[in-house]
Amino acid sequence: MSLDRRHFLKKTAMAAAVAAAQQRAFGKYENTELDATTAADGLKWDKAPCRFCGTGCHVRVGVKDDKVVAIQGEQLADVNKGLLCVKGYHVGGILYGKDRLTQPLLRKNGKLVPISWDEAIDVVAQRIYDKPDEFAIYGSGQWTIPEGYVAQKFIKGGLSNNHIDPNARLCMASAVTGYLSTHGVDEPAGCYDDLDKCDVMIMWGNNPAEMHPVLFSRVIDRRSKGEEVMLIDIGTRRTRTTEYSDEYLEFKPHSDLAIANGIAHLLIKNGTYDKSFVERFCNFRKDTDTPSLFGQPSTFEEYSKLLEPYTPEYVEELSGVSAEKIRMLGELFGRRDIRITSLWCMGVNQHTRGTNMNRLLHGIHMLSGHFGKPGDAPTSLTGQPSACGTAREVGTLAHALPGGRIVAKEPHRKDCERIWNLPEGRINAKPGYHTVKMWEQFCTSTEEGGDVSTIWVQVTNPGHTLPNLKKHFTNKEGLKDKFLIVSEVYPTASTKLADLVLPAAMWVEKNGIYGNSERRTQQWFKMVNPPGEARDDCWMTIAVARRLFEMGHPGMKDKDGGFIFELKDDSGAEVPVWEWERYYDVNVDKQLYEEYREFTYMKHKDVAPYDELVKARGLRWPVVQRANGKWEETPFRFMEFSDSYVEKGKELQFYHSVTGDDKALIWFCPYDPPAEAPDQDYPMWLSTGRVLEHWHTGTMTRRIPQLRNAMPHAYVEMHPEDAAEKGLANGDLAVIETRRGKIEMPVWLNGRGRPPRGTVFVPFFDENLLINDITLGEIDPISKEPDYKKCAATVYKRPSGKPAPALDPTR
Ligand SMILES: Nc1nc2c(c(=O)[nH]1)N[C@H]1C(S)=C(S)[C@@H](COP(=O)(O)OP(=O)(O)OC[C@H]3O[C@@H](n4cnc5c(=O)[nH]c(N)nc54)[C@H](O)[C@@H]3O)O[C@H]1N2
Ligand SMILES: Nc1nc2c(c(=O)[nH]1)N[C@H]1C(S)=C(S)[C@@H](COP(=O)(O)OP(=O)(O)OC[C@H]3O[C@@H](n4cnc5c(=O)[nH]c(N)nc54)[C@H](O)[C@@H]3O)O[C@H]1N2
Ligand code: SF4
Ligand SMILES: [Mo]
Repeated sequence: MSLDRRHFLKKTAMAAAVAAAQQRAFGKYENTELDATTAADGLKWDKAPCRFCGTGCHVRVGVKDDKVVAIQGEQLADVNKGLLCVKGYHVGGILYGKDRLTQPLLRKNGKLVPISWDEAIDVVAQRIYDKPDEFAIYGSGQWTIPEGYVAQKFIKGGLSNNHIDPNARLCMASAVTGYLSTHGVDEPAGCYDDLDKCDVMIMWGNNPAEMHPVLFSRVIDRRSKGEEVMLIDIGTRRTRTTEYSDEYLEFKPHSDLAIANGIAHLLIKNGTYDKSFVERFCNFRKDTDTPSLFGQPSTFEEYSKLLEPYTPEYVEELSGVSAEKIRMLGELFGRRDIRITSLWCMGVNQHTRGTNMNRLLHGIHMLSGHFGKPGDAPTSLTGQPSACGTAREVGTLAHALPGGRIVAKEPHRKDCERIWNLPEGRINAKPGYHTVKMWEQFCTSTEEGGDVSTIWVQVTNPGHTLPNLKKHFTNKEGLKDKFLIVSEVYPTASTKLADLVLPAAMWVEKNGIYGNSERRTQQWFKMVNPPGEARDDCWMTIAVARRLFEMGHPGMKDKDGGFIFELKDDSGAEVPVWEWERYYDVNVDKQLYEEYREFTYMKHKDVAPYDELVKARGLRWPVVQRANGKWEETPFRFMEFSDSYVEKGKELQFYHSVTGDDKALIWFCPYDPPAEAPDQDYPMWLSTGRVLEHWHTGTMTRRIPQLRNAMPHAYVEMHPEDAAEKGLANGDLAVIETRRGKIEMPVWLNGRGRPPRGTVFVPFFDENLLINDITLGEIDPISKEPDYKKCAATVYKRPSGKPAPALDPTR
């Protein structure tokens, strides 16, 4: 198959394009691939990263009369070289949905009514002032870096309370624990250049053709140039990625653990593992009785012994993948003459053994020596535009501090208190609640021990995306003294239960900084004004902090009695940025980021100075200054040829090694069964995920007519034979029932994704068909990330008689 990047992206976007062609253009907003130099008069162009996925493409934004009117792919950006996927071309439209939130709204007698910002800030501050320990912030991998940093400092440095966690807990947490327990420091060693260099690319249960399309196009493009690259899709259902793959290995959900162990087994049995690599760069580990992040030491001999049972035949039995294909994988990893890149995302992370599965993937790359050269890389892809930048690097997780440090360690707290100029002991040593626990506590009455009474939600939509929603969200209704604050841009499933809604400025309506999947930090400037009274998320946090300061909350003062968010102009005078009119008198993003930057030096995650980011289309950290004063990025970490932190002559150095000897850890982790599996009552697997056209809960993409029309509502994908057995035809309404409830939606047969017999798949973008009402809430014991990818369900034809519900009632 020969397809270049542009053709691949056009082809994958065809469904959207066909539907879009039938629709009138979206107001004055248009898609254009025009070069900036040929743009119509009066347009002002500026750069920004795309608002959507972790690929981190850059767009050029065309502005006229305070409105975004055109978008083009940024030719100067290495990530996308001028290309965009269908969401990227439409990204400007997210600002202009008709129902943007433009005023603060407070619930009075059951109804949300407009109030002033002054009153809104008072309400939030008073809730916090009264019960600071029962307050939590639920944030996002779509927070900009300064937004996350401000929230982090406010709660951990100001309130001495660690109840802050991002939606990335639902997404990247298992990747974090995987990297930490392997390299001793988070985030990938490799980068997107690996895709240009690999001979084999293995996708371990992800769907980059739809979820990271521009990135995937990079490898597809190589074929059009006559280069050979073998794509292997290991998945639980056929997707668009499968169409472009040379091999498709379908496995039973959760049995990826067995496949990875099967590969390691063969490498050892056949003596094809990389002995010298292992001796020079690796130690062995296994779990303790109760799972823990760093487990206990093991040896090569013990590791080999534990792998003995994982013969290709046994792996076939567990996974359904033939012994022959397991041998094929074993042989590929055993070869020294090829380079192998593994990619993974939610199939591996949203897994009750997600940490273990991450460890195993790192493990087979280390064991086989497929690490440390461009193209030889185990790489976890990030989903959100700043899950790396804001959740992982700023450390907005309940146990973390900025720069890869943790609250539990006294020296880490002390360093943080020093940088923040706080009195010693201000930061609490006890980790806060992780996401699922936070919402569980919020949805439990105070009498029954529910000790979170106020949550402030920023840039995420938990009422739609938490697992097992009734338990973790809807239960809030009727509980007295629970107060939900939601900062949002549109009405959502979360604002439905909110007691206070704060209207936010979004994307290019404010300054921002994101960090993408390959350690690339990207900056943009505000280009248009937000609608009505919508304001920056960062401002909201600072304004509440200031109100608390005025109320005399001691935590809002630094060691010298100054405000913890004291920002100064060039003359050194404090600027009252908590007054909205003065907020843009200084570049708040720049000042916060420069303060944050100090933390990034603590674990060699050095981000570039703000002014360097302004000039670049993203820079990959560690960004180091050379003798000639030039700032240089680091594409490949730990590798001497690229990473200046590696000592001369070492070749490869894991300088944050858990064992303190510059070595990485290879883990043994057994296959063990999933938290819930099909049985007599619920005989099918239910899996959930995404579609090309929509971003998560569709709040933004469903307001863009072209995208909405291309994919108007959710559906259940099933195998035609399963459907026939149940008397279901294409488009019929089916009932999907799990132990947690049931939901009805139309069946889609032979559609985009094709699940095997015994499995159904439902995308979660549709607010009117909330699949998370019935998904499982079980979590990985180490990362605390939920498993959305599998639970047991039964599916049957909807009993006739009842009038069918409207599928998209808001249209
Ligand atoms: N268009 C679009 N793109 C997006 C997003 C979006 O909403 N829309 N969201 C972004 C975000 S935040 C994320 S996290 C990514 C998600 O990106 P992906 O992880 O690629 O996508 P999903 O649809 O969540 O997951 C689908 C995959 O899960 C695999 N799977 C199911 N069960 C198992 C299992 O037991 N083991 C393994 N190994 N795999 C399994 C299936 O094989 C399937 O390929 O997408 C990002 N990109
Ligand atoms: N069933 C199922 N559930 C899942 C998953 C799954 O695979 N299956 N995946 C999980 C994963 S990986 C993820 S990442 C999560 C994503 O889950 P969420 O983060 O809950 O989903 P989003 O739709 O991205 O929510 C972002 C919200 O922020 C709003 N917003 C946009 N810009 C701004 C802004 O500048 N300021 C403010 N204040 N708000 C803004 C948007 O309108 C939107 O409502 O879902 C998780 N849930
Ligand atoms: S691949 Fe991701 S970052 Fe690139 S244009 Fe598409 S949605 Fe935006
Ligand atoms: Mo995600």
